Amino acid sequence: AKNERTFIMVKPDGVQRGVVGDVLHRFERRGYKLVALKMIQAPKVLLESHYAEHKGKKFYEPLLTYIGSGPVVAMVWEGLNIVSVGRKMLGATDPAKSEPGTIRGDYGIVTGRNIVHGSDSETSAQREIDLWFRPDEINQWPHTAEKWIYE
Ligand code: DAT
Ligand code: MG
Repeated sequence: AKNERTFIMVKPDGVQRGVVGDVLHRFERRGYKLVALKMIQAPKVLLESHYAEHKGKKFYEPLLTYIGSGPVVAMVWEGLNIVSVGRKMLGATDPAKSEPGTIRGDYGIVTGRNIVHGSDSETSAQREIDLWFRPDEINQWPHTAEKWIYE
């Protein structure tokens, strides 16, 4: 559906590397609709909830330290098949396995500094959007270019 949503986040390394604008540009120029955006240094409780599925793994604590080490740019994007297309635009979890032309494939080298996050399913997207944004932070606006993006 055209109103499918995903949660995309530029991680602290992405902010430091100056790729916030590029990440926005990639989703924007593709034709997706930005409906929420904020910069936030996430408290540990938020990160524990966001990464709950990884609790107990060896990279879990370093991951929370890394993501909590500085501000992130959190976004909600909307459009047809945005969850799966968004994951393709990000590239593989390990940047070494990401194709050039993807965000991680263009900017990353190691998994523990992979620049961006994107929801892995519609269920995860809903959970993550609810975790990071209040309902009143999600914007309703007419995307007037839509008639040129969809047939
Ligand atoms: P993704 O972010 O592609 O959904 P994931 O959910 O498996 O990947 O893992 C979440 C994040 O945790 C990932 O972006 C980077 C970190 N991570 C995952 N596996 C790792 C590993 N083997 N070593 C270091 N960091 C890892
Ligand atoms: Mg994941």
